[in-house]
Amino acid sequence: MNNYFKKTPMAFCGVALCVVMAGCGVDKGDDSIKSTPGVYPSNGHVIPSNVAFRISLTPEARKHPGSTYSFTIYKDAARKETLASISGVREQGAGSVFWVPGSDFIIEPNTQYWWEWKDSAGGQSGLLYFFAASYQGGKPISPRNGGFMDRNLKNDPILGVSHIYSGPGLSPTYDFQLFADAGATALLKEINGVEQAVNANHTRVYPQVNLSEGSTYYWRVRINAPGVSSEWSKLSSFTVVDFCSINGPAYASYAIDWTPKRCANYLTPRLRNTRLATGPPNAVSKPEYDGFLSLDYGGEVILEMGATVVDHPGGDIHVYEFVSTEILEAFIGPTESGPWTSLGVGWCHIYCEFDLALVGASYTRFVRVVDRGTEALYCHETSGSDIDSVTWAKPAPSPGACNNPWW
Ligand SMILES: [Ca+2]
Ligand SMILES: [Ca+2]
Repeated sequence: MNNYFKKTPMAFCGVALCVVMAGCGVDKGDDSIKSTPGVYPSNGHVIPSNVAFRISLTPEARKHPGSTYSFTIYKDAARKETLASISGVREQGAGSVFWVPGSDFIIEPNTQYWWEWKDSAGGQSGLLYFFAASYQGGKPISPRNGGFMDRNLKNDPILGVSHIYSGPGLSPTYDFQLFADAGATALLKEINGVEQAVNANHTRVYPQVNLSEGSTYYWRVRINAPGVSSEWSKLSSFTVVDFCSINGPAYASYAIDWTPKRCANYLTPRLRNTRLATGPPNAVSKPEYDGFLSLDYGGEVILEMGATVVDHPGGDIHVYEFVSTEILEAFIGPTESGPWTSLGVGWCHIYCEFDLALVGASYTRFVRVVDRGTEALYCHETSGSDIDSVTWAKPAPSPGACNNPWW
């Protein structure tokens, strides 16, 4: 939201802090990237963004045992903007050194960071860097585990992975395996070294196999990126079905993926729960503020409906946006990872209504909502559109609506 739940003092304090720090403590010293064993995060590696961030040095990483240490995290390779820093950190126990920046610094997903450490005897690491993984961190999301493949895709199925990291500076690749059995012995297709899609949060592959309606299949993905375990993901299953035959409530029932952008570390932790955008409308106003997912400015969420939405005269999908009036764009697609077709942009107060007929679509199970707000210049606890619920506006049976692909 824009106007009702700002934590202005925090936001402005943050800006002022950055300005002050950028004007001092900028080191013009050694810029070389060195391999530094025993250092976490390891140089150039991808690290999880959903756990408390820490920096650590093992005894072998130290240059002058018995020193005290300073750590600085930067937003840029030029060390112009300091995000967090500390000095006087002492070695613990057997010589390890730890720093947990705590609430002053929370990792934002899909972001590159630079940092360095120095010891009190003149030793220094040089500039190091790491990448913070996306919210879903390279999971197989399309089809979701236990989900569905449209029978209209049975001869041209699509698999999709959530990127391990979508920001600049790193280009991971992915391996896919598709099986006919839960024991992962009947391999239908393996595709290796798939390059990550540019300017996207998910990468799709087309295994080019023929699947059978009513059958269940199994697939998994492997990520090739520095610092990421190269083991296969757990097997994920899906069944090929007529989408109009799926029973379920007339609202979004599954949160597939959420990708915040630049304000992720300001969002209230309890409002980062993607399930808050599923179920019927239930958002709660302040002071409790609950029941909605703050997308972040430019952020997006992908949801799967309970019952498949079919086209009826007039609007078909309601996107409930809580409290204030914000701008968002709704998309539909044949899978959890698209490809996406826009239903248009709306300024949403209570809800925005979207009509499938606008793009000639007869049905959809998947809805992608993207925040299009750009007017706010600073981050706060509910940055971006606040998605309470996505519903099917006119639930009614429509046999045969899913018989043919519309895309
Ligand atoms: Ca319609
Ligand atoms: Ca809700």
